Amino acid sequence: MDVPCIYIIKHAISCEESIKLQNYLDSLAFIQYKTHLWGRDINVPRKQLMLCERDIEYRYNDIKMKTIKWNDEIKNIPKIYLPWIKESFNCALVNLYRNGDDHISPHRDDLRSHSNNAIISVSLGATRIFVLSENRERSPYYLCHNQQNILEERNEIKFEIILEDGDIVCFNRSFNELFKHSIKKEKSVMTPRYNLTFRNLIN
Ligand SMILES: O=C(O)CCC(=O)C(=O)O
Repeated sequence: MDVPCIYIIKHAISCEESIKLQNYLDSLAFIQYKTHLWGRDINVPRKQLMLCERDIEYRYNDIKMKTIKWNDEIKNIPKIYLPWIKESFNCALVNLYRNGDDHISPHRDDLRSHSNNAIISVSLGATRIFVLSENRERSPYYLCHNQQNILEERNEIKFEIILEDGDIVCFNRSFNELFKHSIKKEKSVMTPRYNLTFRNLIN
């Protein structure tokens, strides 16, 4: 396994650039998908869209996502802002959190159909809290101390990062294995936020 790492570039994208990107994203038709959970269909608590280099069929869980060809401004984000990352990306999953009710629960990205090592996540719009919590099943601590009494003595490692307009988070596969990430609900947030996660899908 690589050394797990995460890096945050605060305000990588300027306000002016962010507004241009948000105006483009505002013009696209985002979809609120439904997912089947605990025997019933529930709305995914955010809207989504897949922007791609070419038409790709993208599925996660029971959702087949609509894809739209991306424009050059979106496509070039990794190259412009993270030039040291020598990986290519052919799509970006875009989440639209309409307000503080929209959120994403703790999860690890499922990278089985992705070839990239770096996970690049771009925030545009409202400030939200990104929560990282240890993934117990993969944690080296839990793997080497599998006695119940030791497990119960230790507090879970959890930390929060405030993500503002223009911030870029970058982490690797190992980090994704060891930590779950989420965007928590915040009743006080009234304005939208876009998040773009760049991927290289193989199909
Ligand atoms: O909105 C974010 O910052 C995180 C998005 C995310 O975790 C995902 O799309 O899997």
